[in-house]
Amino acid sequence: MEPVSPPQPSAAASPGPLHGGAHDTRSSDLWPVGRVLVVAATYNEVDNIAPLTAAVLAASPAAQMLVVDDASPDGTGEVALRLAEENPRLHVLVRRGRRGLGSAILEGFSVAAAHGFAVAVNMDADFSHDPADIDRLLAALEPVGGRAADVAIGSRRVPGGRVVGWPLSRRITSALVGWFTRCVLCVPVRDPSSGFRAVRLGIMQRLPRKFSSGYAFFEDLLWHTHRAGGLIVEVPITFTDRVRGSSKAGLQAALAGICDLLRLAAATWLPGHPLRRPLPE
Ligand SMILES: Nc1nc2c(ncn2[C@@H]2O[C@H](COP(=O)(O)OP(=O)(O)OP(=O)(O)O)[C@@H](O)[C@H]2O)c(=O)[nH]1
Ligand SMILES: [Mg+2]
Repeated sequence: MEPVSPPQPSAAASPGPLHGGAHDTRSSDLWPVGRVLVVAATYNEVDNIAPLTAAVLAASPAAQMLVVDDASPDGTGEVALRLAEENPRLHVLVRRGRRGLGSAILEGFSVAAAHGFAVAVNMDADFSHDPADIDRLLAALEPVGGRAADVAIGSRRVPGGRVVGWPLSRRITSALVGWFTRCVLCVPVRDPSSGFRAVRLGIMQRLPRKFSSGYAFFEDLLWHTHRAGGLIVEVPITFTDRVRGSSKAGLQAALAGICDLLRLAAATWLPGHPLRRPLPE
């Protein structure tokens, strides 16, 4: 697990070399005041980025959006920076190189908090997550019976949720991760690996600053949220396999994710483990 660097001071969008450059590149630092920031991490999503940003900003007119790109070789970052010049609700951070999905989302959350947003929504940039569902996730954070939720997961594994277009192998993997998270990591959620969530940023202040930098970020954040006494709810969504671009969740990312999940299992069960915390009542 790698620590994620805090956001660097803003430098207004400069063309600068995005690939192998010495600094991160940011769009303009003039952000309107807002409550909800949608964070989309991107790596080689050049065919998706323009329609996705347009769809998100149209579906949630009160929200703003941040694209966190890891200097995608296909030029996603450059396209996003150009789009941001035309829309004050769209913001872009292009980091110096590939640092992982979890790291990108966590940095997006840090930027959101630094700009005074109360809620961040993270979603994939490949249209697997429907921008029209963002408002349902936000609504699920609101108090029911007096208590507000800290995390609302867009869930494929609660009644009403479903997956379109996945092969059997992906369905089995997702089910296994769900079982492992519930039964071994003792976190009571059905779809812990969903990358579509609304998060109250206040909860982040009660969690440690280090998380898995890759795909296990999702389970890791829930593990810590649950142990910190945070409330997690699940909202049914339809997840549609990507149509444009290719998956980045390859074998290496999967192996890194398994190692991170095993570390969390050790923290769950090994007495004396530095991360070990009692489960909430
Ligand atoms: N910034 C950044 N984004 C990443 C990185 N790896 C993946 N992403 C983005 O994270 C999101 C999820 O990645 P996908 O490749 O779609 O992975 P997935 O959704 O788990 O797998 P598929 O179902 O095959 O699409 C996409 O928007 C990617 O572009 C990374 O290292 N850095
Ligand atoms: Mg995807």
